[in-house]
Amino acid sequence: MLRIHGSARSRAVRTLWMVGELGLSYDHNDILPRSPGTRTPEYLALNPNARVPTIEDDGLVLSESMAINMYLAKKHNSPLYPADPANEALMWQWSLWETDRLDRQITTYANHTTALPEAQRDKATADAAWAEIEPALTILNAALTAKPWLAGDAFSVADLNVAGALFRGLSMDWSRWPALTAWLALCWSRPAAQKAKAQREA
Ligand SMILES: N[C@@H](CCC(=O)N[C@@H](CS)C(=O)NCC(=O)O)C(=O)O
Repeated sequence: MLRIHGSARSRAVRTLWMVGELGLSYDHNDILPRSPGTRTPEYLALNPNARVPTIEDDGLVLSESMAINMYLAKKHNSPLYPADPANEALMWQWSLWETDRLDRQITTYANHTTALPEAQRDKATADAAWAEIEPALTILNAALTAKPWLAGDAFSVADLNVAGALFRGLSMDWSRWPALTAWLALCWSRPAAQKAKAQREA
């Protein structure tokens, strides 16, 4: 059976969203980032980076949330996996782009504005992260103004991966990027997304 390592309060929320879309049953090793469960010899053998998520599936051990979602959607012949090579390539492009331009930057920004105890927050670090986030959100908003979805004419893994990674945007005022704001709300209104969100907030 598919086994997912990683709490919904981590990037594993993207994996949980995907398995909800696919209707898969799974076993959940609900471990938080940096928790002792990520430091055991057994876990380090699966993921020497000591990060989550990781999955085990029919003998395959896979980390990297974006790759996990592409694999699961393709394996299960989901319509969310773009069939056309051009849209498949756009799915790779946007997933890799998000990882490069926004993923760590948003975590850093959230840590240094809200998540960390106040004494540990550093305004300069938050400002530096925001200086990278702002132009990236402007680029994403322009793409979503031109086309409603990132890869093809319907919601796909590309949208799930990028919207999943922008979870924190749901509680930030991003109204100056209207197409992005509307798309993010629409993606997260999907039942599988709402279920993953509820797991995160439980
Ligand atoms: N690029 C990886 C990032 C994984 C990652 O950094 N996960 C965080 C939790 S959201 C983690 O495990 N952090 C632990 C640490 O920094 O030691 C992915 O998308 O899966």
